[in-house]
Amino acid sequence: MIKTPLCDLLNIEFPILQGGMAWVSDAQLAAAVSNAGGLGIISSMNADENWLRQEIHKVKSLTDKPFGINVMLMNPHVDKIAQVLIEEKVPVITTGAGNPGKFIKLWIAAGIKVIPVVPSTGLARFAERAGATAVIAEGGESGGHVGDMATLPLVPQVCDAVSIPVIAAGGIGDGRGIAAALMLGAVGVQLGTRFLVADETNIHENYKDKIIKAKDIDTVLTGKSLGHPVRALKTSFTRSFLKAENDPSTPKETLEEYGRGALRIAAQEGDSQNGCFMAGQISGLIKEKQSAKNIILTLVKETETALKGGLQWVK
Ligand code: TUI
Repeated sequence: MIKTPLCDLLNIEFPILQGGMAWVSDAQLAAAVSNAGGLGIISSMNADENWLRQEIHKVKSLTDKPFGINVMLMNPHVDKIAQVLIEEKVPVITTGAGNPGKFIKLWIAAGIKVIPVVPSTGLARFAERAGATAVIAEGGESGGHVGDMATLPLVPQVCDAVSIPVIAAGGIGDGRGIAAALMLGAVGVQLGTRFLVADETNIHENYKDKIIKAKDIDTVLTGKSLGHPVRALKTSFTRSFLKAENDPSTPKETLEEYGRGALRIAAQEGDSQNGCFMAGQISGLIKEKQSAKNIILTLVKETETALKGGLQWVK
C-alpha cells in the first residue's frame, strides 16, 4: 500500500494521476483509472465547451470517484471551458501549456482543486502564490508539449521552492520511477505514456503498437523554433516536419499549419505519414497492453517492492 498526503487531499486510493493527453484521454479512460483507485483526467485539448460538458456527463455516469479535467491553456475556447468546469463542479482541474494565473482564484472559490503543470520553479512559485492546491512538476522527458528541464533536477528544486504538494511527471513508467519520484520529495506521480496503451484508451491500435515497439531513442523534439517543443515518436511525419523546420526558407505559418491536426490523425487514423504520435522517452520501457486497473495494480506493487526492498548495499 502506498499512501501519501495526496491520497487524502484528492480522495483517491493511490497517488497516481493519469495525464490528460490531447485526443487520447477521454471519459472512458479517465473513469477506468479513477475506478481503479488513481485519478483519471480528461483532456479538453482544443475542444469547445459543448464537447467538454458531454464528456463530463459521461465520466460522471461511469464513476462515482473523483476525476480531473486538463485545461490546455492555448485552447481558443479556454474562457468558456473555464466557466463550464465551475458549473459542472468538477473535483480537480490540471492545466498545461501556459500560465493559469487568471483562472486559479475563480476555480478555487468554486471548491475545485487546481493543479497546474509547471516546467520550472518560477512558475511553481507563481502557482502557489495564486492559490493553487498543488503543482505537477513535469520534466521534458514527457510526451507532447514540454519544457526545458529534465525531471530529475526539476522535481527536488520545485519541492524546495514551494510548500504545496508536488506531483512528479515526465519519464515515469513503472514502480522504480514512482519510487524515485517519491524519494525526490514528490507526494504523487502523473503518467501519460503508460496509459496510452491501456485497453480502455480509445486510440488507433497503430498508436499503441508503435509505443510497444519503441526503443529508448525513438522519440524526438519537434517545433522548438515555433516556441512550443513537442515530443513525439520518430516517424516519417516527424522527419519531414524537422526537415521543413530546419529549412530557413519555411515560413512559421506553414510549419504551424503542417503540425495542426497531426495529433488527431495519429490518434484516430494511426497514419504515420501525416500523424504526430506524441509519446514520452519512457516509451521504450512499455512492453505490454493492460487494463487501466492492471496498470495501476502493477505500478503499486512495483513501487512497494522498490521502496520496501531498499538497496542491498546500504547497511
Ligand atoms: O501541456 C502539456 N502537454 C501537451 S499540450 C499539447 S496540445 C499542443 N499541441 C501543439 C502545441 C502546443 C500544445 C500536447 N501536449 N504538458 C504540460 C506542460 N505545460 N508542459 C509544459 C507546460 C508549460 C509550458 C509553459 C506550462 C506553463 C508554461 O508557462 C509559460 C508561461 O506562460 O509562463
